[in-house]
Amino acid sequence: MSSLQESDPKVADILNHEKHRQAYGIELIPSENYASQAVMEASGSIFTNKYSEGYPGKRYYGGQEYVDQVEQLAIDRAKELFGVEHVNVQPYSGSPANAAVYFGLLEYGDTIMGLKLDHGGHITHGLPISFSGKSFNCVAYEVDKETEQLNMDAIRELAIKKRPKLIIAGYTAYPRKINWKAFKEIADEVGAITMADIAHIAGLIAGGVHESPVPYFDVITTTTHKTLRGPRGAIIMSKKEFAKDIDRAVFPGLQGGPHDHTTAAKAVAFGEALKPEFKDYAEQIVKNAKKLAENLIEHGFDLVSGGTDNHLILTDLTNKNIPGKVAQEALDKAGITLNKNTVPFDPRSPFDPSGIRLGTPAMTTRGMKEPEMEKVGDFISNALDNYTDKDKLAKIKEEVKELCSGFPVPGINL
Ligand code: DSN
Repeated sequence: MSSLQESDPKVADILNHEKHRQAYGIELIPSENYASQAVMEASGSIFTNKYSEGYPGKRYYGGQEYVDQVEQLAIDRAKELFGVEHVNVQPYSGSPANAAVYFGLLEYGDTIMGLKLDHGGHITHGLPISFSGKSFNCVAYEVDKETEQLNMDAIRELAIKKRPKLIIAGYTAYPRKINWKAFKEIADEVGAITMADIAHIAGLIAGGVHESPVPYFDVITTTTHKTLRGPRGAIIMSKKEFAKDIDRAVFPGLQGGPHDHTTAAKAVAFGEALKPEFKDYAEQIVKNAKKLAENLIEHGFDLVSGGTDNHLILTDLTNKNIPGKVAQEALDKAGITLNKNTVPFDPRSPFDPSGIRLGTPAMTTRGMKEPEMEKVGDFISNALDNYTDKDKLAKIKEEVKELCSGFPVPGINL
C-alpha cells in the first residue's frame, strides 16, 4: 500500500480513477500531454519543501546551494534549447508569464494588439474581462473570413491605425504556421515590442518542425506542459535588453517564492527536449495531425482553414448539425477527450460554440502513428454520427480502450 493510500484513501482512489481514465482514453486536447516519469518525480520531489525568493546567487533565504544549481540548470538548458539570450524560469503558468511581460515593459493603458479570442487568441492577449483587457487598451486582429488564416496586410493596416506598444503572435486555436518575420516588420514600422506566446507550439519549435520566433521577436513566453511535455508552469525568454525589467516584474512584481519542485521538473523536461529523439516526436505530432485531418475531411468534417500545419485541428460542426458542447459530451462517453471551441466568426457562444478543437501531442507521446490516427478519426466520426445512442457510444469506448491498451502511457503504471 502506498503512503497516500494509507493516509488518504479518498484522494488515492480519485487518483486511481484518473490514472485509468488517462490510460484507457484517447486524449486529444491539444494543450495536454503526458509528462515522463522523470518529470513527475522531480515535480513531486522534496523541493516542494523549499522557499527561494530571488534569483540564483541573490536570494532572500538560506539553504539555497541546491536550489540555485537546479534553477541555473533549467535556465542553461532552456537557453540551449531555444537559442535565446535570457530566460526566467520562475513563472507559475502562462497567464502570470504574460502578465509579467506586460507589467514589466508597458505602462497601464498602453495599447497591445493580439488575435481575437474566438479567432484563436488567448484570454491574456486582450480579452476585455481579463487583467490584460482591464489594464491595457486592447486591439484585436482577426483571421481572414475567406481563408480563416492570418492576413498580414490586414494586420499591418490595423497596426498602423492603432499604433500598439506591443504586438502579440502565438495562439491557442490556430492550426497554421506563423510568419514571425512579417510580424516583426510590422512591429518595426509602428515602433512596437514583439511578444510571441508559443505555449502551444514550443515543442514543435524545440523539435525543429515550426520556425522559431527567436531571430525576430523581443520576448517569448511559453508554458512548459503542452507540446514541450514538461511540468505545469511557464518560462519567459527575451533579448538581453528586456531581461532586467522582466525579472523584476516576475519577482517581486507579481510572484513571491518560485515553485522549486516545478523548476527542477522544467530542468528535466528541457534535458529531454535536447535529446535527438525529441525531434522525432515533434515530427510525428505534425504527421499525426495531418493524417487525422485528412481522415476527418474524408468523413465530411469542415476543418477551419481547410487543414493543419501543426499539432491541432479546429473543426466547425455546423454542417454536421451538432453543437460543439454536445459533441464534446458524446465523445467523452466514447472515451475520447477534446474540447468544444469557438470557430472564427462563430454565431454561437463560447459556452455552446460551433466547433471542437483536437490535437495529437498526447497520442504521439504514447507512440501512436498514422494508422492509429485513421482509427481515431473513424471513432470520432462514428461517435458523432450516433451521438444520441448510448449503447453505440459505450461500444466505441470499449474499442478505444482496446486501442489504448497497446500504447502504454509513459509515467503511468497500471
Ligand atoms: N488552456 C490553454 C489551452 O487549452 O489552450 C491555453 O491557456
